[in-house]
Amino acid sequence: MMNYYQYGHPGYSYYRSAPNMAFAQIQGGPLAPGLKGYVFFREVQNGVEVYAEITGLPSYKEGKGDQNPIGPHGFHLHEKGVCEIGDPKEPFSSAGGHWNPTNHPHGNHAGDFPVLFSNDGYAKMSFFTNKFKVKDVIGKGVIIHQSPDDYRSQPSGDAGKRLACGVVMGYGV
Ligand SMILES: [Cu+2]
Repeated sequence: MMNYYQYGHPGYSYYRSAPNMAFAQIQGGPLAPGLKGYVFFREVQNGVEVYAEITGLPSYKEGKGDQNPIGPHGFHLHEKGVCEIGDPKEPFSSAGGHWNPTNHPHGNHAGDFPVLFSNDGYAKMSFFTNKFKVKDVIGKGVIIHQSPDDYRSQPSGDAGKRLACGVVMGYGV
């Protein structure tokens, strides 16, 4: 049931040994059907380390006129861990808005992550945050967007359509 056992994920054995961890299996929707990957959340001293590894991201396209660039990709935790495609032109609205438990402006939401940079479709990133604990994010939705986050436009950074979604599940938490 958890395909990440078969995935041969390089970070997997490292994260498996963590006592308090959560992960989301990411699956692309109709706008990025080949997109797949994992996001791990691991308790570390004074916060959480988030580790993402994603394949099948679309190629970068520069922005022109009022058309936003494709990539680097906005990356957030959304309120609801519900990844239903719904309207194929506006997929994954089921995940709701940004997870924002402290009622901050966008740019400082607990679930505002750094953008994901695609390297011929592949992205790997880890970062530290002290804005939540691993247990807080279980049941939330991870969303990867088509366009970059400007960390300023409200409420969601103008990051555009939702390419992919994953539900955060606990593991030993
Ligand atoms: Cu988002």
